Amino acid sequence: MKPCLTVDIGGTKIAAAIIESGKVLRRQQIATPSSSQPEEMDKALEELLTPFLDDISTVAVASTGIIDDGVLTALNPLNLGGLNNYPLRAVIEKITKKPTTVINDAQAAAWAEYQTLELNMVNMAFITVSTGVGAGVVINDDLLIGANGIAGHAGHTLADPNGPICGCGRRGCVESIASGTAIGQAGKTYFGDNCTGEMVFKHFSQNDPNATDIVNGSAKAIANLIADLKMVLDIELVALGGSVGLAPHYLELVQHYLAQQPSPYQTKVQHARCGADAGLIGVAHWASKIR
Ligand code: ADP
Ligand code: BMX
Ligand code: ZN
Repeated sequence: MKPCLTVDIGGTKIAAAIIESGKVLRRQQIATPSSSQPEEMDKALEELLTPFLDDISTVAVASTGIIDDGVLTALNPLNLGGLNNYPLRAVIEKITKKPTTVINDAQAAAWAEYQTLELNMVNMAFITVSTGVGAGVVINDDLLIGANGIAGHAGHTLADPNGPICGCGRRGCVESIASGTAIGQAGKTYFGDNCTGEMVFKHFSQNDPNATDIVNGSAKAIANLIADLKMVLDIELVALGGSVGLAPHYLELVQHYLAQQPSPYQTKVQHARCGADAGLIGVAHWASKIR
């Protein structure tokens, strides 16, 4: 049987690859279209996926947003050009003519990371600090998706009731303080209107005090989120991913702030072992489990 084509749709980039025997092959990446026009996404997906079509038998997609029965709705529309009720599974099945499985990107990544862990671990979480802040949780050896696909959206729990308005409409979500987008937004005051999260990290690596404050604020919000998850779900481990989560020294900062909490709130935090490919690897594994 031919292998599975996997796709990871993030707020900033879309990756596609073939997964064979757990290995990521022929990985291709494009920028995520920022338009609210669904046709732009249709076109981008068609261009990215067409070169693979002769070589695959199934498709598995991990995507940012709430995925309910194959339909994508952005919880934070600012992260995805406002796509709403986008029939992601139907679009991909039309392009590929292959059976397609779709789940949320952070849920998929949690499943990938869970496969890499010691066998006695039953409750864990994956957190991506990227365009947004996403999370996926594995509880009692099973991935939590929820009746509406929302389970794990911990980036939209409260970090600061007086914080910025989040793109989801609520004030002070973790995502509004900690995400790469929020970091870039906060950096505009010091580094100009075109500032991005990546630029703030460049200044942070040069010990700029303003960049250091912004990155510390993000890491502190993530540490508090981890402490909250520990209390609700008795999480034994958190895998941290996304370009911010994997950036140099960020993990150490999160561990530093978490270590300041009382001991019941603490848990092990490590980089995602699958790195930037966690979504691709996890959704391939999930699709083969449920098929
Ligand atoms: P996606 O959300 O599409 O999965 P990423 O994980 O790359 O994509 O996250 C994008 C965010 O990460 C943007 O806010 C970007 O500015 C920021 N970013 C990209 N590269 C880096 C880097 N090397 N260090 C820190 N932040 C980065
Ligand atoms: C947002 C939300 C989540 C997603 C998370 C990380 C949207 C479009 N996305 O909280 O569904 O898991 O971002 O996504 O509402 P990423 O784009 O940063 O990878
Ligand atoms: Zn929010």
